[in-house]
Amino acid sequence: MRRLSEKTLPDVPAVVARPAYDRATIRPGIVHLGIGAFHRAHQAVVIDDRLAAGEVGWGIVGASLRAPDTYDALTPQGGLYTLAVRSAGPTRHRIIGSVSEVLVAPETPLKLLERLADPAIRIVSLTVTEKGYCHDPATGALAEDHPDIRHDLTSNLPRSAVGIIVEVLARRRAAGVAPFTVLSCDNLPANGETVKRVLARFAALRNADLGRWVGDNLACPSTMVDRIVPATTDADREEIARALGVEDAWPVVAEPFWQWVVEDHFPSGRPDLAASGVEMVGDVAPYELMKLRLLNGSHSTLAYLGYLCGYETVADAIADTGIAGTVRRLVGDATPTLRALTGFDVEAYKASLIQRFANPALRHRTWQIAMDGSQKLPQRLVATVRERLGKGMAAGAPALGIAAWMRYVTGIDEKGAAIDVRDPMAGRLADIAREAGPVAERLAPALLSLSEVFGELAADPRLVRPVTAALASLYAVGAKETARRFQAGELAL
Ligand code: CS2
Repeated sequence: MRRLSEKTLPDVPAVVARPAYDRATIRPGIVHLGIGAFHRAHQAVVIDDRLAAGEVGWGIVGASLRAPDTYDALTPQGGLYTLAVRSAGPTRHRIIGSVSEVLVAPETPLKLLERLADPAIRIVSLTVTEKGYCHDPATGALAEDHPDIRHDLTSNLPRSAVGIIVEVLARRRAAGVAPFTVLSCDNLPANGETVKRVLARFAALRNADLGRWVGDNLACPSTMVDRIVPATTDADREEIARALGVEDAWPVVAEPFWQWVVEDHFPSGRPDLAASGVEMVGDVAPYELMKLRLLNGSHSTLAYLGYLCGYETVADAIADTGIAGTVRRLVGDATPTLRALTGFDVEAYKASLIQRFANPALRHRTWQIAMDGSQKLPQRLVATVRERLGKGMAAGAPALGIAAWMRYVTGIDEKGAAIDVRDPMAGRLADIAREAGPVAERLAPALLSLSEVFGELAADPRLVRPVTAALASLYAVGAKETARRFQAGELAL
């Protein structure tokens, strides 16, 4: 079968949407670091709309910071790829043309630095996952002993996003070129402030003057991004090839819903994002908290409980009434910790969540979401507990999500089979689990003492007690029965 490209595009059936502009006229204005499926199903789609609206100076150069797989898939396709939007109804296919070039940082580091130094680049956006910020997830400070940070402080060929951005900011400053705006699109609280904090600190470690300059001159607006984008499978590739009549080596699959809320602070210019449905606001924080604590908090809870029950996908897990009830309680327990939002219907957002999780056409694996829990829990579940305790409330449903994570990171499932735990702290987690053994009273306090995850709550009995009780139940009666008991009000946390 022939490959998707500019040349084969005319052969794709007319029902498939495609770039409504001449791609030859596009000039890059954005470099995106971490060009995975999420970026391609979210921000790159909005940019595709802006290009079609005639804003031709905002094409995207995408860079992978590690593996060459996206480069290998998209380069022969001239950057073109398919977005398949899946729901209970018919799948909608659309070919996206906003990515004009893909680079692989470790293979052509100088080329990437050169692109980033180009004055035409006015936005550098990032989806590098939580761990890509090389920070302490509990405090938000740069992890100065992180191996990539230590490497980048002594090398002029940096490998972390932080090191790469600061190196280029230094070059632009020396050349008298204005800095670009740094736009974090990861699921971190105050992601703009966080990226600015780590960049300014890293710059200061290189040179105090550069640190001050970054602090004074760099704009890092915060964003809230939302769209469920499961990892692409071979079955997706086959389905999409059948629909297109040409082969796409790396299409992306997503739910119909998407939301992007952006703090409007772009001193170096930006495309008219609002014209494509992006919410431009003064303060993103209330949106971020809502999304992280409602959607992502539920997602992580679903992932750990669901995986332990033997459910492969989120849709399978949410079909379990005990798990669905637990998620409803989690959403209810997180609600008093949210900030008021004017002009946005939080109740409708909450009501839509269970439906989004139940989307039968998305095969979103619980194992995928379970990854990197040590980096995700602080903002998804621990922060909710912290605020609830501050208001004199009990820890509530997040304690069950935390306990399910603990049970999961022991690396052994309910049938005694090994779990492939992916986490930057996997080694430490396994050591702690081995030492404590499968005993809730020992394992829960031992894992709670990880200050990067639980901060000052490590020894707080208001967290220790319910997490231990939930973990004891997971060991005694399993995840399915624990969720049932919790949603039925038979297990108080
Ligand atoms: C998920 C998110 O993998 C995960 O941790 O919770 O990727 C989630 O699908 C998105 O944030 C939805 O907007």
